[in-house]
Amino acid sequence: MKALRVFGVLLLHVALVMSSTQICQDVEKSGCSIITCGAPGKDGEKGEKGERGIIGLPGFPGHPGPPGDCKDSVCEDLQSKLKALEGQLKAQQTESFFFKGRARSSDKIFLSDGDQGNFNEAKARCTNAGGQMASPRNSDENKAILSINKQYGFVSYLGINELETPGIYRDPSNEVISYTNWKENEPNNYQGIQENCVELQNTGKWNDIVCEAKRLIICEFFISRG
Ligand code: FUC
Ligand code: CA
Repeated sequence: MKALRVFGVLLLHVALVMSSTQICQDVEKSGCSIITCGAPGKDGEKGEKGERGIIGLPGFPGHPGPPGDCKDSVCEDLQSKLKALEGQLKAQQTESFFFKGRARSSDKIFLSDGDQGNFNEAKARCTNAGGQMASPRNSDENKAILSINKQYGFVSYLGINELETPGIYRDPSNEVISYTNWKENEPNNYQGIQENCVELQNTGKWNDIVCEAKRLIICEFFISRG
């Protein structure tokens, strides 16, 4: 009886194994992997760390470095002289940036950044800066303004004009002027055209011109004496 039961269990096992083998073979024939036969199992344990890989290829060459040190005394001498010249040039550039376009006479300082413009532009530039267009009251002030013309190599505008009353020249505060330094045969309203503004030529002499002409802008600022 017991032997019969053992035989029965054995037979069932063989039948089960055979049928499952059959399914797998059928699946294999249809092109699927044998893994599709059952549900996927859980991930296995993490493997041990692998062996160290082989050494990689060498990298690309780097950027060129700064020039190397001098190899002889001639080069060293030139290098130090060049360094000194570079320093001097920088100092001079800084100095001219801050000091070009300045002149002083008594209680006035005259300033210009080298820009040019017509009369209205010059007037606006100077008043916006808290000053007025350069207007000499004597030969010392005329000389100071002239020195700025020469620093930039341009002819400048004066604030003096006859815009309000033709034939009568006034300064920026509308006062009729007392000092003049007209060039010979000026003012002339050249060719019958009203020349209501005044330029300071590089001889130091004045000429009347049309107010649309562009000239170096020089402003004046009053400073306290002492
Ligand atoms: C003189 C001046 C004029 C103008 C002309 C080119 O005749 O009087 O103002 O500058 O030169
Ligand atoms: Ca003129």
